[in-house]
Amino acid sequence: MLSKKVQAALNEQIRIEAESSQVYLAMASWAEIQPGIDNVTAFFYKHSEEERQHMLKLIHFVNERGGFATIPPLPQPQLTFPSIKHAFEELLKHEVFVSESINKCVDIALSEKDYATHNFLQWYVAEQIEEEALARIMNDKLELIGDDKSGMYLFDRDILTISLNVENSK
Ligand code: OFO
Repeated sequence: MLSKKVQAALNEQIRIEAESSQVYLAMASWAEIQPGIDNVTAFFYKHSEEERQHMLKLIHFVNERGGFATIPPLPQPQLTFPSIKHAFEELLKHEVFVSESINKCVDIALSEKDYATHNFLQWYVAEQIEEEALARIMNDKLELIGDDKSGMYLFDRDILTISLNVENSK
């Protein structure tokens, strides 16, 4: 059985994962109408879908442990971006924020002596290490590329391979 405090923290995390999915979905839709970045677009759609899976995993966990997972309303995310680089900067900022929020959940689970939730959350802790690392790699590459169009061509060509390599290095 979940304590009230743990349930509230996990429901807040459900909201954050849902919001992350929306934020990246907006990036995907914006990227889709920019010329020549089909793989960047696919990356954002995939990332949005992954966040939805993170949310669903939490919903099932809360409900299976005798709690009630509540589905939150969501604010409209940022719809347009000055550049691809800017979108990836926002992605990194967002992932750092998500990691902090996961850490808060871990703290609460420990303070409530809820070791099952603590154990469950370790998957998210590991996932965040990977997602932050990936976001940093993308930002570093975009920093190097600057305004170089051929660099951007290569970035779009390689982005899905890079993200697969980071996933597989777990
Ligand atoms: Fe990328 O955030 Fe979920 O966990």
